[in-house]
Amino acid sequence: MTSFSPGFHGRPRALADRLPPGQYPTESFPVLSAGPTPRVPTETWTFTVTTETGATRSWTWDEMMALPQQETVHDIHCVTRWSKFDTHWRGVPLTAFLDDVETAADHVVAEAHGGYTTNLPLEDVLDGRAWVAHTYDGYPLSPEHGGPARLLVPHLYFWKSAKWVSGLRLTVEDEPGFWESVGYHNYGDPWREQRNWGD
Ligand SMILES: Nc1nc2c(c(=O)[nH]1)N[C@H]1C(S)=C(S)[C@@H](COP(=O)(O)O)O[C@H]1N2
Ligand SMILES: [Mo]
Repeated sequence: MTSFSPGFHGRPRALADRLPPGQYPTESFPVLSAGPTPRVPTETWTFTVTTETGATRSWTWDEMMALPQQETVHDIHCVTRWSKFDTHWRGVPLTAFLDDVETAADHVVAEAHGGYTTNLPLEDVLDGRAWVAHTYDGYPLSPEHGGPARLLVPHLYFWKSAKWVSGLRLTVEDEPGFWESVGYHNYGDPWREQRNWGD
């Protein structure tokens, strides 16, 4: 695990500057899963982008790993109020899967093994703000945390970071996902404390 101390990461940042309202910092990495942990072998893993017309494009594990990889470090914020600073990831930015896709859609639904879904504006997963992450802190991502690969969308509450991600479905109409359809905020910006519908 990465040790955390604000002073050890370049310019010190005041806690208040990096802790969204209503959150507390934690050094542990809690596991939050709505169901059992699926075991997804990399041998059969695929990542599929489906457009609003039904056109699909899929990548195998090896094809995904052959795409340009990025190391990325982020603070993550769970709606249950824990925040974890300076989490280290390696993965593929979603632009790599989406740039060549022809679409008129403005929304995506991230889909996961086990049935979990979460919706996001397409623009929020472009421009290097979201990844398919397969490595955490230098090690293959554990199944509990979404391995072999999960979505990482650190600028939104962590429920948007679908574990065991299997693909993205582009939609013209916004379609609330698993938590969004039972009252979680549709967008989920931790800095605006968008926890529930109406926040
Ligand atoms: N497939 C799937 N992805 C998921 C979830 C889930 O239940 N299933 N829980 C979400 C929630 S609410 C959070 S806070 C984070 C938790 O990730 P962690 O267990 O790695 O901390 O995963 C998100 N992604
Ligand atoms: Mo969460």
